[in-house]
Amino acid sequence: MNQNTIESIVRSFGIPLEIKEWKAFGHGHINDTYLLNTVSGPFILQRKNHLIFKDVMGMMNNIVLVTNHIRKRLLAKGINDPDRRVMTYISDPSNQYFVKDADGNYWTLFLFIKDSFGVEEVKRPEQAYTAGKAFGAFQNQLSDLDGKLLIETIPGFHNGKLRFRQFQDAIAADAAGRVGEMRQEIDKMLGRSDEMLRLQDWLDSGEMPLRITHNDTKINNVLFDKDDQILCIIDLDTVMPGSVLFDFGDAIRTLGNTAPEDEPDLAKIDFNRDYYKAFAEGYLSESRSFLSEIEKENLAYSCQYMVWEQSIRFLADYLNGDTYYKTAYPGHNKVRTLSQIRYLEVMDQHMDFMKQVTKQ
Ligand code: ADP
Ligand code: GN1
Ligand code: MG
Repeated sequence: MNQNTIESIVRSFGIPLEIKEWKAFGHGHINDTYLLNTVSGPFILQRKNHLIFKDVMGMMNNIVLVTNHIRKRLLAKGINDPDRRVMTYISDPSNQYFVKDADGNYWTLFLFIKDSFGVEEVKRPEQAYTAGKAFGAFQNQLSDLDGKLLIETIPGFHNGKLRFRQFQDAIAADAAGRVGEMRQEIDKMLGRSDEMLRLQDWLDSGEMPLRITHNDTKINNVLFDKDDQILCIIDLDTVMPGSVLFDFGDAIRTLGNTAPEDEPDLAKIDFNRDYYKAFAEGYLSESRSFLSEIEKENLAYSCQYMVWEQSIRFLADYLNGDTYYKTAYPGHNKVRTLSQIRYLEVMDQHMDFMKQVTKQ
């Protein structure tokens, strides 16, 4: 990537931005993100991975519907700085919210929210509480938007049966010759499948409500202000119909873990009860009013579900020869797999506590 290429992409959006400097930004595993410092203020330019997001137009349509809806709700509440509380995407002259470059890459451009910060790990319970409130409020803000207007950006993204089938396919194909080396981990994950597939059964039968959810609620997708207050939920690529349990569970997958998701030293992986409790309290303060019984009863279970799902996704990618997630070094997906499985096993010891905290 060089300045000329960046300038030419930005020109396609039809707004005159004079770029002073730019740099690669963020830690995402899928997209490429660049921070542009321009004479008109900071912007983010993001290349969407269109091999993964196959319908970029549909995805951007979702994002525009969702951000417009949240903006309206914020304005109705008298919030006077909506541009700091919801993402603002830039459209091109034909009112399209992405541009395609000569190489067939898809790019989006949006406002960088100044004086905000994201965290890779929670540092205090107050941050966990704020993050919980933020995701609860996000679901609440979208509770009156018709889910039928949204497409599934990645079909079956958190469908446990689909993820399990993909895992089984990866084992059967053994494309990278790694099944033997991962036998123990494979068996551990197969051993939990009956329990973990229950969630999809409930969704299929309609017992578990389908709402509009974020679906990638890693803690680094929350922007805080300097006082640890919520500014904005970001990374809206996967906002689509889903279960609230996906969001609750995925947030605890990252913020409840005392180590990063790819921690190689398994001894460092533990479950932080204080952060779990703070997150759950913040989340329920915003969501208690609209959640149904089956959702509340399964908040603790959802944490195990999401860690199991992530474990089989990393493991399947390792077995397939690392074709999906960006990796920083050979064997990274193996390290991620072992790390997630350890976290899942550690969490087993805390399930009674977790259920007690979320008991309503
Ligand atoms: P990825 O899909 O790769 O995770 P994100 O959309 O989450 O990409 O962006 C990567 C990082 O860029 C975020 O973790 C955050 O630090 C920063 N970022 C993204 N959007 C904004 C924004 N609107 N304002 C400020 N920082 C942002
Ligand atoms: C990916 O793009 P990023 O880093 O926010 C992935 C999530 C995984 C996560 C694991 C579209 O998220 O589902 O949970 O990595 N996103 C997609 O860190 O697959
Ligand atoms: Mg992100």
